[in-house]
Amino acid sequence: MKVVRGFLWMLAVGAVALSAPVTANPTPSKLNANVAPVPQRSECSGNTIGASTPSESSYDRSPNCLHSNTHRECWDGKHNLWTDYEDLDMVPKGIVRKFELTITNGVIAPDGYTVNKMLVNGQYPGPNIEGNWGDTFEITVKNRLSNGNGTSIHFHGIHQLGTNRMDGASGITQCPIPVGKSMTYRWRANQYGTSWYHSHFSLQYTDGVVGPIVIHGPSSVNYDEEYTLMLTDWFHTSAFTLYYNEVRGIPPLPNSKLINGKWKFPCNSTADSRCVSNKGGFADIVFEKGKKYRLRLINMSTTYMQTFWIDGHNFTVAAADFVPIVPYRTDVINVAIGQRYDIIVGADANTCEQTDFWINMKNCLIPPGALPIECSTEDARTAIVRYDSRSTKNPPTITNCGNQKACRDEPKELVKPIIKKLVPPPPSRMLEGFYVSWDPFFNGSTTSQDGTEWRWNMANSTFFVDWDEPTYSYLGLEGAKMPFPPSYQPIYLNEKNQWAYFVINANFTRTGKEPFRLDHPIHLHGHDFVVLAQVTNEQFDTNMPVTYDLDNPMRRDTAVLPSGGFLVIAFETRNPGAWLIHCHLAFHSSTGFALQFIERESEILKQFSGAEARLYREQCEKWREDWKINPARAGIRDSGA
Ligand SMILES: *[C@@H]1O[C@H](CO)[C@@H](O)[C@H](O)[C@H]1NC(C)=O
Ligand SMILES: *[C@@H]1O[C@H](CO)[C@@H](O)[C@H](O)[C@H]1NC(C)=O
Ligand SMILES: *[C@@H]1O[C@H](CO)[C@@H](O)[C@H](O)[C@H]1NC(C)=O
Ligand SMILES: *[C@@H]1O[C@H](CO)[C@@H](O)[C@H](O)[C@H]1NC(C)=O
Ligand SMILES: *[C@@H]1O[C@H](CO)[C@@H](O)[C@H](O)[C@H]1NC(C)=O
Ligand SMILES: *[C@@H]1O[C@H](CO)[C@@H](O)[C@H](O)[C@H]1NC(C)=O
Ligand SMILES: *[C@@H]1O[C@H](CO)[C@@H](O)[C@H](O)[C@H]1NC(C)=O
Ligand SMILES: [Cu+2]
Repeated sequence: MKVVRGFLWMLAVGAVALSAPVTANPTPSKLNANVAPVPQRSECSGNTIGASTPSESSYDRSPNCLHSNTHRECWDGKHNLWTDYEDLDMVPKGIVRKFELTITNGVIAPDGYTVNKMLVNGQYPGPNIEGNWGDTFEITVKNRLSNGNGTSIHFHGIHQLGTNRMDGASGITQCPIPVGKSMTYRWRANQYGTSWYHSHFSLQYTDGVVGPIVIHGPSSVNYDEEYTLMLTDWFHTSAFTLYYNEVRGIPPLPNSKLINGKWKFPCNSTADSRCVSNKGGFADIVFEKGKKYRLRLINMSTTYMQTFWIDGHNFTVAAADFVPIVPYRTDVINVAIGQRYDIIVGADANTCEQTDFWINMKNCLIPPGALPIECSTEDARTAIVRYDSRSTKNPPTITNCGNQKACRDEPKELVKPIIKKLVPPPPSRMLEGFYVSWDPFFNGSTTSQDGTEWRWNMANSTFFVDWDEPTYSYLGLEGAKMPFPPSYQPIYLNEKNQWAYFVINANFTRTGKEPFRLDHPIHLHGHDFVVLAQVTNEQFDTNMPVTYDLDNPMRRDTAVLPSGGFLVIAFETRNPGAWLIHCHLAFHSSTGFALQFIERESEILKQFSGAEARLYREQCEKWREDWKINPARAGIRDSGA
């Protein structure tokens, strides 16, 4: 494979197969198991070894092996853990599964504090979208909002092979879905594992439009049962309001946090009628001693990177994002925003003294001295594992400061994909440079302090798309092709099936201020990228000797750009489309930390059938009509994505 000229950039930052292993009608992953037996005296012991880590020889690679609790590596006798799923022709045929998501406004108090948010099918988080590897997912999204917002749904991490138009990015692949209208997304799951869907209309996901995606398939570690744990920070004010703080240079910090939409916010003041702490509570999951549980961890945060651990338990990591990995054991893990880890936990804790254990989650995004949060003051206790399902007690508190981890991704030498890839080395010279920074942007605006707006820049420019004219319209879907405005930041990748390399550099200085060091979770649509280098506190320069990870490097759809350092990634141009790359810290992408790849432009519009192109135009026409008279137009617009 050869490196494509001009593909090397520097971005500086300031049902199922025959033997259906899963039920044909997906039900939400259970959040409360049936009554589990109370541990007996004889079981009064624990080895806390976590689920065993399988050795290569314990796998059954034979063609007829079927998926079971003790052979999770198998699938339907034809496909298994070693099937290269990056090609739709290689994966199981599957069935069509239909879902309906209705987006409304609603009042909720998930942590005991009453807030106005946006809900999916009347709930927060939204319902589980669940199916099997190879299935076709058909999801109809209805906008029934009363606040005039458009909406769109992005299926995070889904490759969308050949279906870029189903990526749900407002201003890129569609006009937003207008109030009162609906849109049907249809895509096939070549991947399997754990993810989430979320609105890609401004900051709407922070305000509630999120839910889990579970696609059953093989696993590199065996288990008996599973739970999905959605981790998030939580704001008591609308993100659309907080955006004004961000753009004035004052990043908003979350008030609270939730696992599966629950927590107990420490309400102090009886004066605040919105604080109804008795309504808050801890999410709990039940373990039966001796069984192994797959926990699907999804980080749906807006601002904070979370460190996660369970008192009294170790675990084995089986997948990073949608990529199954060679299992490794640990007792604490960082999940950056947008990332997922599938971990297998053995229900083998010492239950002599206690049958309830805290599931802990705490913010790790602490740039030295920048935030007043320290290990000793943040309450990490967030949810509960119970060995006795009848217990309603809170577990005893264990001092957990030892589990403080820097906000780094898991060590990349541990995150080794099962399906191996060798990556050709990047060209020795960087051909182009893009600088990312956080800068005041003078715009005479009266809504911001002294007329200054703070914007993130990627490639020296802040990202902004007009919802009225998505990327496809510029590419010619509605008439003549038009040149992009610079704020659309198109990076053309024209050659087919080649590796494209990018350096994203976080060493920058805010004009007139101290260097502002933060970790940024970088997410790419439509691909898994390989992480070739991930370096903290060092400026990338073309002459420096960088050791690249080329032999089966960590591969995923979201990786941390370490503070003050750089990230070198690469991906193959296997999927024509307009694909965003952005920081998944929602306030950063909404203030411009994004750009888009126009991958194999000549093939993009060919993906549309005549009927689909017509639907696209109709949706845009209706959207434009509504937007013209929407009062939100008067405010400071965010990037749109
Ligand atoms: C979306 O709704 C929020 C209120 O929930 C409002 O503040 C914001 O202006 C709306 N934005 C758009 C673009 O409609
Ligand atoms: C509640 O009061 C305690 C003790 O005074 C304080 O530490 C805590 O930060 C307060 N919580 C909130 C949410 O204000
Ligand atoms: C979720 O991601 C945010 C931002 O990357 C991070 O601060 C937080 O610690 C993560 N949560 C978990 C449980 O890892
Ligand atoms: C797992 O548990 C054992 C026993 O408590 C402990 O010694 C070990 O450090 C833990 N962590 C890992 C990563 O194995
Ligand atoms: C961005 O700005 C830097 C510093 O001014 C410059 O060296 C670089 O060439 C610019 N890159 C692009 C893509 O404009
Ligand atoms: C950024 O790079 C400069 C020059 O290469 C270096 O002096 C400085 O220490 C770097 N900053 C950080 C945060 O690493
Ligand atoms: C400046 O602000 C005004 C008002 O918010 C806005 O309409 C305009 O698009 C902004 N200009 C730029 C270049 O962002
Ligand atoms: Cu960021």
